[in-house]
Parts: sequence; C-alpha cells; structure tokens
Amino acid sequence: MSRISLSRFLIEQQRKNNAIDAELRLSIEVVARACKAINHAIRKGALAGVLGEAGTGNIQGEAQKKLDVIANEVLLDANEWGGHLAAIASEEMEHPHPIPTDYPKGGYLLLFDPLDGSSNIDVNISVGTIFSLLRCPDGVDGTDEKVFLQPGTQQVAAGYTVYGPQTMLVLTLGNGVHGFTLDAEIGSWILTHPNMTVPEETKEFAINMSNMRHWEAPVKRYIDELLAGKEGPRGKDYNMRWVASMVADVHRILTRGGIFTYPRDAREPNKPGKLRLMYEANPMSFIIEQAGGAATNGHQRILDLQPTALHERVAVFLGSKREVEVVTRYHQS
Ligand code: P6P
Repeated sequence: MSRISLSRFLIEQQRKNNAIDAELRLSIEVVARACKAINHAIRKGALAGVLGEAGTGNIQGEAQKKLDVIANEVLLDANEWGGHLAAIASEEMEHPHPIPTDYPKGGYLLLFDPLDGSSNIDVNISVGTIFSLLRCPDGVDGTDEKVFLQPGTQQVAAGYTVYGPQTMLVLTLGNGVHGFTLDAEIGSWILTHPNMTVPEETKEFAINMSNMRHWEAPVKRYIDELLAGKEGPRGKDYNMRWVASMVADVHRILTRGGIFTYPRDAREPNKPGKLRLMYEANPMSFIIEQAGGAATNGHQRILDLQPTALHERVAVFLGSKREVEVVTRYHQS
C-alpha cells in the first residue's frame, strides 16, 4: 500500500473540502516542518548542550528551559516569511508576535505551546508541541491581542507533535483526527493512524493526585468513586497514569481511551485552573471532540468558552465521553 505523506494528505483534503485553502495547508506544513527541527534538537539532548534552564522566565512566571526558547525560535523563524499568517501567539511570549514588515501577511493566526511538558526534558520523558489555527478577519491588525480571543469553536485546525518513542504529529482539520509518524530517515510525516477515535468508556484516569487536598468537592467525589473500584458505585476497577506532559497523556487517551483532568485548585482561588485555554485546552479539546470524546471545564464545553485574555487558564476534563459527562454532572449537582 502506498504511503501517504502529510503533504499528499493535505492536498487530498483540500480537494475534498474547499474550506482548506492554500494558506491553511501551508500553515500546517510549515508547523510540521518546524516540528522536525524541534525533534532533532530534542533528540540530540545533552550532546548538543540544549538541556537545562535557559536562565530566563516566560509570561507565566515559569523558568524557561533552553529547549523552550529553541522551540519557540524555530517556530517563529519558520512561520514569519511564508505570507500565510497575520500574527503568531505563543505561551513563551507575552504579546502576539507581528509578521516582519518585509514579508506579506496572510489570513491565519497561529497559536502554540512550543514545548509542552518541558519540565520532563531533563529526565528524558515525552514532551510535545501544541498548535491551533484561527482565521484573522480581513483588514484586522493581527497583533491586536483581541483578534486572538475567539472561542475554540472558531479553530480551523489544531494539532500536536509528541516527541516520544516515535515522533508523531496528530492533526484535525475539523474532519476527524489523523496521526502521522515521522520517518526521520527521509524527513517525511507518514499517515499511520487515520481516523483516530476515543473509546466512550474507559478504565484509566489521569490526574496529579498530590493535589487532592486542594480539589473542589465534585472532583473529590468523582476521583473517590474511581478509586473505590468494582466495590464502589462505578462497579469496575480503574488504573491511573500521570505523565505530567499533557501531550503524552492526551495521546494515550486518543490511542486507548481515558480521562485527563487538571481541576482548578484552592491554592489559586483566583485562577480557574493551571492549563492555558488558547494554546493547550482549545486545540486538545478540538482534537478530542473530533475523535468522539468530550471536553469541559467542569461546567461547560471548553470550545464554547469566550476567551478574555491570551494567556488565560482553564480547568480541564477531557477524554472518554462517559467519564467527562459524569464528572461534569457532579459539578452541576
Ligand atoms: P503538574 C506541563 O507543565 C503542563 O502544562 C501540562 O503539560 C501537564 O499536564 C501539567 O502541566 C502537569 O502539571 O502540576 O502535574 O506538574
């Protein structure tokens, strides 16, 4: 069977669905190409002196790893000159990044977390790049943060690259979820996981249990029931996984089911959660819904949330639909 490359897949999707125009196709191909360069830097690790702290902090007040900065630079350099974007937003930059005046602007807004889970880098555990694409209204200045503040339902594409035992790019264009494996010998992304789906039922949950004493009552009730196993109200035993790298946890859920939760935390009463809405929760929720799963903040569908700030945070419950429905119902009772 002939191998289908990402480029061929995108061209065939464009033929089927004229909502995918040349600029959107280019946007995805450029991000995919940049992820190959990030993959190369990650796999060199200590041999290239790219591990450890960068000695700088990001807008979130977090210490940046050298690879956070490298990944961000690689994505900016790759996306500035193609004429497909109006502006770029990143977890690592406080304000939207303008397209340099010597290059044309395009009709899309690119948002990314260049290296999610980077605290795992120095201990050699999977990390990832998460990206989201929105339309920029004609004639609007893309560097105005307000133009990015669109609900997740407005995303035209979203994806992530997981730098794990295999390097995989998982993508949705609003018409299913498709996984591509990097053939590093020839530098091609090859379609290996067409039409990925999340099983509605699961026996596996992902949460950072060390925060249990800070959770709200509905979350405590839900997790207690899972821990009670077959003797409890759920009537079955559950297993737990927590990689502390959202991309790795979500990829596992896409592959074999599960629920991923990062609830709000009483230690930060003014913050609705830890994860970022625009470039973590929204792209991952789009992917999970397109794969038949569900994603809420405990109260409403994440994709329906109206953002109020570029770096705003959100509580996240996503994955196998039945489980997300239960924990969301508990927030409403
Ligand atoms: P904790 C990584 O820093 C991240 O943003 C997500 O990738 C991950 O799911 C979460 O935070 C891990 O958080 O509190 O368990 O370290």
